[in-house]
Amino acid sequence: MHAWPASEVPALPGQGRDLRIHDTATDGPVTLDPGPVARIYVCGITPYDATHMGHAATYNAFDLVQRVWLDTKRQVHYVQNVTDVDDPLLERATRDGVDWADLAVQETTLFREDMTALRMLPPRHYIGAVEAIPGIVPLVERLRDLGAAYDLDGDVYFSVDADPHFGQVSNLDAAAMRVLSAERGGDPDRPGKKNPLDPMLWLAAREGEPSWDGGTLGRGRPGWHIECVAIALDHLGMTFDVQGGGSDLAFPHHEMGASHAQVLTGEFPMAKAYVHAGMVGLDGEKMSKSKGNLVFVSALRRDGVDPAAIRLALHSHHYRSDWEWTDQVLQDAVDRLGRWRAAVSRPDGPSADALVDEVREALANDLDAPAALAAVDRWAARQEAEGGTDIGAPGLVSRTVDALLGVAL
Ligand code: 5CA
Ligand code: ZN
Repeated sequence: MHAWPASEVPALPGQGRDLRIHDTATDGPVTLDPGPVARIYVCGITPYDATHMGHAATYNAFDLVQRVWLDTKRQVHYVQNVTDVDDPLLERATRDGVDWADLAVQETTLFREDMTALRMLPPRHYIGAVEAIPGIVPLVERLRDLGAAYDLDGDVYFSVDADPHFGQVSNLDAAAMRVLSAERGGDPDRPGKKNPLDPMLWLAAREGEPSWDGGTLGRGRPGWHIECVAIALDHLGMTFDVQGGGSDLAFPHHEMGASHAQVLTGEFPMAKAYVHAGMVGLDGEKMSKSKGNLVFVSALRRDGVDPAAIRLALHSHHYRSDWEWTDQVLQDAVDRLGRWRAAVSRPDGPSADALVDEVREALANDLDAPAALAAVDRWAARQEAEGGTDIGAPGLVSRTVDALLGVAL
């Protein structure tokens, strides 16, 4: 499928910094050294509802990863999927009496509009689960040939015991994995499984549900984890730089995906860093489509909120923290945007050479966007209090904020 248009990323003077980022698998920082082409896979939406602030915060984190790499003059191969067939999408379509495929197209279109408005850089490859099916089937067949998959009443399961590295992404004990598996799309209590944690690779066709030709697997549809593995291996290959998503994807999704890929290729690891964004909540609970406690990007835009202010609101919390969306968070961002715009609209100002370095340093340090905002705040406060004579400074601040934070002043 097509992605969305890219906004220009201005080139900045001086040297960009290599990204040091927190890796869930080792529970510590890794300094990534991607070479000339950095490779990142970020899990995309399941398009059954509009983009909420939690989604936006997660995509914001990985947009910053791209921007740090682009600032080092690297190319970025960014791949994102759309889970355009899966249980929650089919359930919502049934509930609302709409066609599942129409719902997916409609919500994916809205997501593209939201991402464009927020100036999130698009992936180079934006791939739907449905269009990936011809690539998924041979992978499941291969896992079966390798003895890493088995049949259960026509469905095909992956054997987590086939991967000696299973468990090394999320580092959870068996009991915790079992609880999360049940909560997040797994079926640990289904009788007949070799290991309760084994995830589905291929679901045999069910009455009233869409299905595709699965070759020797029979008609059916793909499981969730193999979808992302097929797309990632096809477009990035093994041992890419960053596998990204929200923290609710660490287990089972990224754990299972890593195991699928590692068994398929015999290589380890699938990604050099597994990077997870914290959960955004509303009124004390995780914002989620299933709970319905949502603030939508599109609704804020309809209410006339400047997307640049939404972007600053997202930057105002560190990507790894869990935080609450409130009206005050947005109001603070609107105020900050106003101060910054006033500061750069003057013909001259205090030198911004140090600011470029401060913003670079902040973002290279595990994407510390709040520290980057504080640095720009300090420059804007000096501009307001004292002004300055550097005629290049306001333009340089604008370009820095645009290139590294994705905010157009
Ligand atoms: N399609 C799958 C990934 S392959 C999926 O998880 N889709 S999703 O629409 O449910 O979520 C899209 C992304 O938003 C995921 O990375 C998820 O972790 C993240 N996300 C969902 N809810 C929140 C939240 N409340 N706060 C932060 N990130 C969230
Ligand atoms: Zn995924």
